[in-house]
Formats: sequence, structure tokens, C-alpha cells
Amino acid sequence: MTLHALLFDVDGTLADTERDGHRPAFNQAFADAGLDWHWDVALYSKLLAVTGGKERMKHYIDHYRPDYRKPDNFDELVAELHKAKTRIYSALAAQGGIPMRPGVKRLLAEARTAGLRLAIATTTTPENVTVLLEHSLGAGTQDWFEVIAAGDIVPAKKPAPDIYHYALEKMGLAAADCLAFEDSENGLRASLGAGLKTLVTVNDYTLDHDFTGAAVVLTNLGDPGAPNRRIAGADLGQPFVDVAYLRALHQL
Ligand code: XBP
Ligand code: MG
Repeated sequence: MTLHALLFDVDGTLADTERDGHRPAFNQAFADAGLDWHWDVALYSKLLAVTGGKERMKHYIDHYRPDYRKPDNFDELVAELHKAKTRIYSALAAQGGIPMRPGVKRLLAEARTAGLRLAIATTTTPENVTVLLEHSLGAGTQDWFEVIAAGDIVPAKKPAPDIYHYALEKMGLAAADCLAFEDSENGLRASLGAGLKTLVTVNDYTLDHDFTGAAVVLTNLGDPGAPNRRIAGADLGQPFVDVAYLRALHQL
């Protein structure tokens, strides 16, 4: 079995986008529209159970706002709010305000040098990904990824495996040739559902998620001078993730 490709989730995996990117962007869009909807850090943690921004807004209204009377054009309102939220998020990301997580840039660069193919599989809107890569990973880095599978390109978002199936099909690769990188339970269900061995790096929002089935669960990718911590799964005896580590993990 040879490792050919790495498939990355974006939100929470490449960068901590949720708390300081998506969440304030939603709140700004709500305020601009004159709505009294507001998602604090604790509430957003619960709302993250639902992937997809439009789906999340509908879930919020259905489960947390029994007082809110939906207008006839509620779906259109949600779509408009989501467009506004995407503009606000993109502007934030374009200021370089959302840095990559530890080890991400190094590992991506090393993987490219080693000839590994790279792809993205995320539920977020495509524009959010390209702006984030361009401004936080570096100019031209979206070309590092031969497939950017994102958003509504498949009808069923994570935890459905569809976005991973889509990326694998576009690359012409079998799941067994690849590794996936995720940060959340929904993401892991999606990658495992597509048959992908998965490395999880947790963040504040996902620390207590159920990561049963992950090959390894780490605090972050780590760097040679900044070790990570292994929370569960395979012990490869190295406190940072590099290509040799990934090849060994893939063999297990
Ligand atoms: C990410 C999501 C996305 C973002 C918001 O999940 O669920 O919905 O929170 O982006 P994952 P949009 O990391 O598992 O892909 O508002 O563009 O949907
Ligand atoms: Mg994620």
C-alpha cells in the first residue's frame, strides 16, 4: 500500500476558523439585517453539531427561537443572510486575520516536495477556502490542491461521506491510497464513511467529541521545535507530523 494523497478538511483543521471567523461573520450579518439573533461562543459550540451555514441558521431558529415567526420567504432570507455572512468572512480572511494551525504550512510544503497529491474536502463555501488559503497559507497556494471540494457541490454535507467520495472520484484514487485530516466528529464520520484512514487534530470546540475510529488523535500537527501531544490512537513515537510519520500511519 503506497500513500498517494492527503485530503484536508478546512474549518478547525487547517485553521481555527469557527470561533473567530465564521461565528462573528454570522453575528455581523444578523445585526446588519436588523435581527436580534446572536451566537455567543458557548451557543455556537452547540450549533456546530449542524454543518453548513444555511443549515445551521435553520437549526437555530427551529431549536432555539420558538418566539421567531418565520416569514413566507424564510429560505430566501437565510440564503441572503448566508451571502452576507460569506462576504464578511471573506473580508476578514482577506486581512490575513485567521492564521493556519501549527504545522499545517510546513506539512503541506513537505508533502508537495515528497510528491504527495493534495485535496480539500469541506462543507464550507468554496470562496471561503480560496480566500483563506491565499491570505493565510500564501499567494498561489490554492494551486497546491488539485481538487477543492466544498460547500453545496454535493447535496448531503458531513457527516455524510459524499464530499470525500466526490474528491476521491475527481482524483481517480481509492480511499486506501489516501489519508484524511479532520478536527470534528462530523468530519470524522464523513471521512470514515468514505473508507479513509483519518488523522484528527482537535481544537477547543471539538476536544470532547467522539473520535472512535480515528487512526490517531493529536492536539495539533506539531513542529520539530514545538511538540504536539497524542490524545488517542497509534503511538509512532514522534511529537510532530511529517511525511515519514504519515507514511508509517498509512501502513498500520
Ligand atoms: C464546517 C462547517 C461550515 C462552516 C461555515 O464543517 O460546518 O458550515 O462552519 O461555513 P467542516 P459556511 O469543518 O466539517 O467542513 O457558512 O460556508 O457553510
Ligand atoms: Mg472541520
